[in-house]
Amino acid sequence: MRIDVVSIFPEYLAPLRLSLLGRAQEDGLLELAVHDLRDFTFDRHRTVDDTPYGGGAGMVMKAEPWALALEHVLASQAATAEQPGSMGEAGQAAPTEEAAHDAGPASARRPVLIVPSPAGAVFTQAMAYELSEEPTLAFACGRYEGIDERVLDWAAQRFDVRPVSLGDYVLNGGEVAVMAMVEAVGRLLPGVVGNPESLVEESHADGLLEYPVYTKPSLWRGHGVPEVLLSGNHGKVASWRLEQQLRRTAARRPELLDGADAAPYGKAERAVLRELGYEVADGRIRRAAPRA
Ligand code: 6GU
Repeated sequence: MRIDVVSIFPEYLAPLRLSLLGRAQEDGLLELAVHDLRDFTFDRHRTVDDTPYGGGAGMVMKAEPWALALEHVLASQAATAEQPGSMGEAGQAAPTEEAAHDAGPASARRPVLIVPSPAGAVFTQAMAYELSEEPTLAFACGRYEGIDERVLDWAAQRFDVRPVSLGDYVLNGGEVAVMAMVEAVGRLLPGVVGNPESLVEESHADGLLEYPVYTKPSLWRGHGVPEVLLSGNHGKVASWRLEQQLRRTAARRPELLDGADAAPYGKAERAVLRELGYEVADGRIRRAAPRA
């Protein structure tokens, strides 16, 4: 996968060269290009912002530097895709007939442009999985009060534009959000995480929060480890872990269970769900109506 990020603080993204994603770049699984928006200005002060039409507080990011930067991103991504043995060819599995049908011919498919914004759709693990299938991603980091809205209209003719938020709070700019999203997507690329099993068992992989984990010593400062984990009975361990996932999810994120598919859960899990105040109806988990 190739990822392009445009920002007025390219150094902000430096940590993406470290650790797991740094290794992925060395191994050629991920190509990350960070672009300085100010490189697409021509005045002495490299101006990227101006006062808002209509008045009001703060500054707005000017349209033209964004258009030039995003045109540069498009050209760079196209060049990567055409290189023989590039990620555009070798790194991406051949699309299945079904995928090709869904997405149209690769040439007609617009590259994804993510615009981090507290006004976007909330980023989820499902979205991370979806994005990890793309050959290229671009991120446009806004600062100040935002980017001139006409850039988004212009970009929508060239990219599949997606405003995305990390959650219901406000950051000073898109950079920190991009770090989170690139890490969440990058670790899903084939070969990036050493043991792919760990992707299957983690929080949100199955719509539930992760079960608690323990390591040696078995008695630590008076706190023991749940007996079942020391029993060597793999079946019992598995059902205990699933029960813990359900209890934790109900306690911390009850909305994740409401409306979830009940099919994966057997008798024992359904009993736990009932105890936690949920019922199963039409194959879905629902919060039970409070008793009168
Ligand atoms: Cl993606 N951007 C900004 N500026 N603030 C946020 C956010 C994104 N997600 C949550 N807050």
